[in-house]
Amino acid sequence: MDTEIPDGVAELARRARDVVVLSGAGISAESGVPTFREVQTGLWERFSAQDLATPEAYRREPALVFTWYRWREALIRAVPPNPGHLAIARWQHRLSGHGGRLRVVTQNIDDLHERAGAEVLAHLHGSITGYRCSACGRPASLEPPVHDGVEQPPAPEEPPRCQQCGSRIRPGVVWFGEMLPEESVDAAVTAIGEADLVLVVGTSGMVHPAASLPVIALERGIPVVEVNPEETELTHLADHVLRGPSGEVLPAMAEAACA
Ligand code: BJW
Ligand code: ZN
Repeated sequence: MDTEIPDGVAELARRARDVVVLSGAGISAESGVPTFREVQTGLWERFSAQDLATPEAYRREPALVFTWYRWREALIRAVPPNPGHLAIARWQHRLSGHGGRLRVVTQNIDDLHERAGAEVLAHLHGSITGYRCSACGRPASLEPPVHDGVEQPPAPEEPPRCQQCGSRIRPGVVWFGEMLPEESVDAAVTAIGEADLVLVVGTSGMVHPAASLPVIALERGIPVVEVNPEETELTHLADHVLRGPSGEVLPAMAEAACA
């Protein structure tokens, strides 16, 4: 089905020379990566994603939380980028070939933007393939998980220990209550302040400080376009709303931009 981009939005996309895409879990949903608001199954059915993504959960049940990340890492490694990621990459290449730029700021811990061929300015919440010691912070490199992420593991597996201090290795992601990497927040704030178009794609807008970033655009009169099949906490900030899955809307947007 062809997605129609309203004339006003198509015109913004055509004129834009400095685009920022702020992406969330929804952009990877069509690749088969569950979002955070979906009900979980198997080993994790008693928990919401929000319960597991905390330092307290890791301290209380390290094996359960670690195994959840290893399973999600396997799943992410096994799935391909979708037409939404590919459209962003195409648009980025096109703009940089014509003296413009498109910068991607993502809350996602997957690497699907990169595997689609896009450069990512900031991973605000870290990366699922990076691990470090939970005590001394030393980076740890773990072998990729052996399973493909489809089957859930039968039992939780103890996290490995740091070779330097013996503490538990943890995923290199940002949990609730933890600070975001300062350099990625700074880069995101600067990029949004410099943009002439901001696209907010596939995020519920419930998690801060990422959800506050579009306010910077609002305050500077920079147009904000939301791409999401559902209404979100950020809908009221958007100048334009494109209701639909990003795998359909973004290819149409990128085509409109390059028309
Ligand atoms: C589609 C689609 C399709 C579906 N196409 N779209 C200000 C006010 C209130 C609270 C706070 C505040 N400032 C800070 C806080 C506390 C807290 C917070 O925000 N809490 C809220 C829940 C209320 N924030 C923090 O703790 C942050 N740290 C911090 O602020 O440090 C300073 C501080 C410290 C101590 C005290 C106070 C301040 C850290 C936040 C870290 C978030 N980490 C996670 C987990 C990462 C690791 C992991 O993956 O396991 O990041 S939580 C989770 O949510 C993950 C995501 O990146 C993040 C955002 O989720 P996202 O991307 O929006 O996904 P969903 O699932 O929510 O939504 C999916 C969307 O897709 C939906 O809208 C669908 O409709 C849409 N969709 N199909 C397009 N095909
Ligand atoms: Zn250590």
